[in-house]
Amino acid sequence: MVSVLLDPDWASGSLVDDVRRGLASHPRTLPPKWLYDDVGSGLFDEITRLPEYYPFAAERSILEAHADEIAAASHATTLVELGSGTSEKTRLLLDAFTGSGQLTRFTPVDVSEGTLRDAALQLAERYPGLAVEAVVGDFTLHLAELPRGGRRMVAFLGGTIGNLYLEERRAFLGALADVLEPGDSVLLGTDLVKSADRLIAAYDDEAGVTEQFVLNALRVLNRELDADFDLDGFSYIPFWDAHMERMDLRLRSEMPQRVSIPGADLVLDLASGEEIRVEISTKFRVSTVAAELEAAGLGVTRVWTDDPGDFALTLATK
Ligand code: AVJ
Repeated sequence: MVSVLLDPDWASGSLVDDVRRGLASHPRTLPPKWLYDDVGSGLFDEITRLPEYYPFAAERSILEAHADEIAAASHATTLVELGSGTSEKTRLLLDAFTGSGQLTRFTPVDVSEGTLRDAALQLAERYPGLAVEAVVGDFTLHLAELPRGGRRMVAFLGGTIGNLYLEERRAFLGALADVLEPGDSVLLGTDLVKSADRLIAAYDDEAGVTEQFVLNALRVLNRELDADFDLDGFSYIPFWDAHMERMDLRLRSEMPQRVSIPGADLVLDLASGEEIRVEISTKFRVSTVAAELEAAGLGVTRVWTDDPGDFALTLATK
């Protein structure tokens, strides 16, 4: 059974607010969740198959080795996945959770409706007897819509939490802890700090897919808000911010240019060399992940890493 819960108004309103607020700040910023329209979701899917993009394979190897232990340690009967995308890796969890006979319900949550519908239909077919209740929504705003009852494990994989700033992570983990009941748990995937060379290669791939993914932010504004960004007037600047321990992905205006964004009632004058930050991807240490979870009232029960120590999965229980 598939049901898709959707608030039809949530998208348009917050895009305008996000764009107005983000482009007025310094550096100018666009929030990464708007990268994931159908084109962006497809490009991200391609990124996960790039040889340079190690986080995907690293997390998958942890799930391949430990999904059974994760299922057993969580005791969950409902699996919720935030930012689920194509739910490709989720299958490893679903196989383990259904194999042990403990799972009755799966709730994928994603902003990308098309991707979510396809994934939900496929999963419902593959796991008969499992109730697949998909939620189209923003995991920073719609935690209250999560299904209730049973013992729940909320998986937030891929390192997506790295898109959030420290204050946003604090607010998000606090809000998540608030909607959980004692015994419910969180499985958090985090990319770990490593050499700048490997990090930069992962976000500046030879094939240029990541550049197209980041440029898609401008395509979304052109389409949704009638903006007139000229994509050729920007170059892609990914850099490793060693102090903040995060990748910082930006677009640089190659010339002075005026961009109008009628849908947000905005005219943007960009200087030559001016940058727009489209995404941060924070890298963590196992100890800081644990500290952030504990600060939110979630007690760390287990941590799994891959052999090279590139990526971590942390299970924390309320
Ligand atoms: C989906 C947020 C985990 O930060 O690595 C990949 C997004 N951006 N390449 C990441 C992304 C450019 C990705 N997350």
